Amino acid sequence: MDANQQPSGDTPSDSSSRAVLNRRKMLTALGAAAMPAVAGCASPSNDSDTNSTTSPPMQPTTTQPQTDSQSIDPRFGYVGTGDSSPPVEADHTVELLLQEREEIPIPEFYFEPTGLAIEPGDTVRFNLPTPHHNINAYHPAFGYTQRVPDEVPPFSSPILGVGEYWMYTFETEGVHNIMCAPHELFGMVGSIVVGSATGPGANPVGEAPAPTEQSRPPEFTAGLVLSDPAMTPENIVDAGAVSWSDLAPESKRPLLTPVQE
Ligand SMILES: [Cu+2]
Repeated sequence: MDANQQPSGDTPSDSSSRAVLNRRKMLTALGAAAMPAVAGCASPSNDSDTNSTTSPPMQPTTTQPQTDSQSIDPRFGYVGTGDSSPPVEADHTVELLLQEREEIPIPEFYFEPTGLAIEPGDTVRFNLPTPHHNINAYHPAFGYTQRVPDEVPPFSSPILGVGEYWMYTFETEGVHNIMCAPHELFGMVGSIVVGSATGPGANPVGEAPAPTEQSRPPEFTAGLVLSDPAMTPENIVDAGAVSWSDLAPESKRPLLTPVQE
């Protein structure tokens, strides 16, 4: 099976996937150039420390030194590959996807579902049919306005590759806004509502902070996505799950565009 192939049904056709991947070269450069300019704190420093994908495959020791590989760490979750059996069975599954746009060479990057209601103690498995994503919390430790419940640690996954997955157990009741750090400003954000639509993540997305302010709310397309009417915590609870396709096109519009030469 083609490793870049999307799961059947909800994603771009095979014929378009090659074009999408070619465009990713441009995006890599774009992301590297754009993100520090608009948000110097957009890349949590722990990414490099916990990025197990850079470890040589022959290395005999565990690539998760910070956690028992057979458990789900409250800070670092659990990283798995297609061959490994997960420590527990997931209660829910989220796919990390991208979809080419017609008008500009920046795909839509998104979580599917984008909004998900679960119960405290439920474990979510995040699958990567497409490369170079991570999952992390809107947490002050990362320089963001807090959009997870008070007791929740600054959880994050490493940057993951195609075929890898990440599991996390959500123990605390309340709204957990999450993002993919490489693609946050392009709109790759989500909301996991655990039990009830409560906590800081239930607040409307704030205004952009002053340049000197250390923490910032979801900005650019991230702010649009989390402000979409379908993404209100109450609607996510009512619906159980909110698909990317449930959001208004206006909420997905790119606010960062390539420089025109
Ligand atoms: Cu991503």
